[in-house]
Amino acid sequence: MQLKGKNTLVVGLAKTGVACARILASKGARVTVTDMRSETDLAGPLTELSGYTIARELGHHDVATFLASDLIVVSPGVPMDLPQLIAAQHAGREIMSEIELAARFINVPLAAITGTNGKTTTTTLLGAIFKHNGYHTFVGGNIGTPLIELAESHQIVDQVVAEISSFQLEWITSFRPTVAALLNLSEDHLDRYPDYQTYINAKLRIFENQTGDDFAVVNRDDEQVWRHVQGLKATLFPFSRKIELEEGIFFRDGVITYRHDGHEECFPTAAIRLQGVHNLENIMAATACALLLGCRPDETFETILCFESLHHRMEFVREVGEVSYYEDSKATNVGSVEKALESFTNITLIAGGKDKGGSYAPLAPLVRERVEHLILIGEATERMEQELGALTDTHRATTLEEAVKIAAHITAAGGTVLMSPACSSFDMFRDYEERAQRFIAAVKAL
Ligand code: UMA
Ligand code: ADP
Repeated sequence: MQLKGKNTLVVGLAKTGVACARILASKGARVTVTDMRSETDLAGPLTELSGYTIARELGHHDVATFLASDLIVVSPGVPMDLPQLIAAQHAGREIMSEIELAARFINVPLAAITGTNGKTTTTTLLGAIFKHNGYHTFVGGNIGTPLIELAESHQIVDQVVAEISSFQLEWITSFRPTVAALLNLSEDHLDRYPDYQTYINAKLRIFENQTGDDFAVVNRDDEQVWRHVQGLKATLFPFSRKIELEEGIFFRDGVITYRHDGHEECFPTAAIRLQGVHNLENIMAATACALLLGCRPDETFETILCFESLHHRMEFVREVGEVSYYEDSKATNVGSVEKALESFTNITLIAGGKDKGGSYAPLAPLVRERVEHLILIGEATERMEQELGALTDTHRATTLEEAVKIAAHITAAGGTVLMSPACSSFDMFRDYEERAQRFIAAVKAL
């Protein structure tokens, strides 16, 4: 990619913007960074750019700067309908997301994982499988390390595993994974997209540049996924918990079976530590990606056997007075809360937070059947109460600590207190990790 002397603009100066600005500058481009935040707020990222010759436009975005650029690289947190971006697009400026830029520097197989839920678990597991198979592997993307950091680090790798969000796919043009997995689809990020279909369309772009030589690992049991992947150019490789497949990977009678090109591998699942049917799906998706990209079955299965659940995903905290407390702070949408509710009975559910605009109604049958008490916190309280409040005994709390105290008071012995918010955390906490830590501390204090 020719960058020398090009006028480039990096939009958004957090993790992604810093990494992009540095790589562009090191390749000889003229770089400007722009961010809505002020110089004071950006002290941290700006320190990381010291030593590079980079112009700044902070506290606002000037359309003239966008129009004066040959190439604009957009951070995932910047919405596609930003007026300055639209103006630049109309004026024919080249615009790309960070993963598009990163992919231009990747010349080894790329496994890309998307879906509404399970991305981080599947990406982490797949990375571990590659490493256990002896491959030098870079794991990055939405998981927290921008993919472009691989180019910056000059690491020599054999495989790249990328967690990919819908935001990152918005400005791709040639991003082409060797294997792309779509785990599931349910409503999310409706505070960013005008409707659910627009969010789905963004996710489906992961397959856009694949050819028949590439694979699309897709959830055969998810109606939305299966319907939308018909007609892809990539070779479909489905996974299923319900249907026996001639070509693909499926679960039946305690065994995962992988079938490809007349070849079969079987893995018993009884000793696997990762619990829950949703994790079975994540395991099948990771296994399919790994074996399609040349991993050995024995090493693959050894990794799966040892793999533990990641923190803040349906994690057991403590038992107090014959009540179990679980923390599922990473459940930031309805689809993930459904899986949590399916895993327990006699539940006191602590939910709420920053509302992302989707409907909570899909939770109604499970709330009616399994939730004895519902305790609501945060900005979403009003809407959640309207959609779910009449189905069970419902309370409001002003803080998470108060919610835990109410839960401890009303939950009968044998019950489960579950914090699975269905919302993001940014109304009351720095992020989902802080929300988790505050819940854990409150439970420990009981
Ligand atoms: N900004 C502007 N103008 C705007 C909007 C934002 O200047 O109109 C600025 C903000 O002031 C801020 C910067 O843009 O300084 C934010 O950039 P960013 O949100 O892209 O932050 P990064 O730290 O670069 O993080 C991003 C991903 N963030 C989002 O998608 C919101 C991270 O995913 C990802 O790990 C990281 O790149 C590395 O690839 C986070 C996330 O929440 C974890 N993802 C969503 C999710 O998982 O649900 C999709
Ligand atoms: P993501 O990176 O897509 O947010 P995570 O692996 O971090 O996915 O899990 C986020 C939440 O979704 C957790 O609450 C977890 O229990 C739940 N989850 C994990 N895998 C799945 C799946 N395949 N389907 C539905 N929910 C899932």
